Amino acid sequence: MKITAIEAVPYAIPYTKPLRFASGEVHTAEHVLVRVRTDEGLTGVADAPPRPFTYGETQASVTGVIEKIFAPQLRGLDVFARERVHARLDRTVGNPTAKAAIDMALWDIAGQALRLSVTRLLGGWSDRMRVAHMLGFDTPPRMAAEAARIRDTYGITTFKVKVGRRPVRLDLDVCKALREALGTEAELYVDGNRGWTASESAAALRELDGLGITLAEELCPADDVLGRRWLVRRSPVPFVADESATTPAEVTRSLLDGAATAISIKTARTGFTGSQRILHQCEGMGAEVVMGNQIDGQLGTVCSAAFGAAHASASRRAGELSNFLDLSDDLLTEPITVTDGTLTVPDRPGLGVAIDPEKLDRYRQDR
Ligand code: MUC
Ligand code: MG
Repeated sequence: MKITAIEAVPYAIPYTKPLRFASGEVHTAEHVLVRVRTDEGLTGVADAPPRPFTYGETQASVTGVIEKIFAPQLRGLDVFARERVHARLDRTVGNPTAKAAIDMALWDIAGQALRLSVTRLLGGWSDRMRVAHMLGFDTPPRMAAEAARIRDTYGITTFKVKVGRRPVRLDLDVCKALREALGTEAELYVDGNRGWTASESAAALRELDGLGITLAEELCPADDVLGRRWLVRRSPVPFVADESATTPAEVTRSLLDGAATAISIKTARTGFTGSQRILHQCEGMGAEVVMGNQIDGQLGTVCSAAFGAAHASASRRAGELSNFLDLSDDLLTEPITVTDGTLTVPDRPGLGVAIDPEKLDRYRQDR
């Protein structure tokens, strides 16, 4: 089965509640829907969420690189020749979410052709994941109220708290308010998106440890090489690399250099093929992983959940799978849901999702 065309459709859907964090903020999901078509009539889909503050991609760069470079290079290749596909994609540096979406759309096609869900193709560990919710910047009482609402509505009890603001006290007060509002059963962890220095992070960690946080992610920049190593040695909890470890080489360097002791895996940037390589690398090196969120909509969330549920080590911790709840609308014909703090992967061939043509017409930006 051969690839005949790759489409990149830019679309925009506003958030009902913007997400703010130390490296940026997102008010509208300005993503790119990627569709790979084949000579046997099967079509695979995936989502590319451009994140200029993390990878330098934009909606225009994603559509441009797919239309001008990737589609012509991949046309005619066998859908199952993944190594060949990646060899062609890798001729171009960067562009992680554009490459990842093509990779995941190809797995969607493979699953449809074999009549197997992507989760079963990848590993078949489970059909579901526990869900963690990411809380963006706001005041302590508002963040505590939001977490309580999410817990009461969806049964979610694990929260990733965005930190990295100054004064540091503000974020410490948020974490205290969350612990008071949610009690000891809730799991809390923090993500600084490089907002603090190593010494600010160390001081914060002393207090956060008393609140029982379970992970600390990118509190200071990995490029502050010695400061970061110093901090990670002192961290009372696993220290997660997210935006500083997005390729197998970066993962190796951060684990060997002591810049991290755990890794965030995001299918939005490494697809299924690259994410599986990183996951196996982490298993081999003895580093924990967490399934991260690239501020995904429903399609991106299905991809993260499908990958996480497929693997024992990727579903040990709750995955960050709920921020689509803050979108005003979405593209799937059958919306996904979080119930009792759990997301179940569609049990259908491939990714098991379909795009609603009317919704795509309403939100696409290329007409
Ligand atoms: C996260 O885990 O950091 C915010 C920036 C980004 O690249 O991803 C989100 C969530
Ligand atoms: Mg992060």
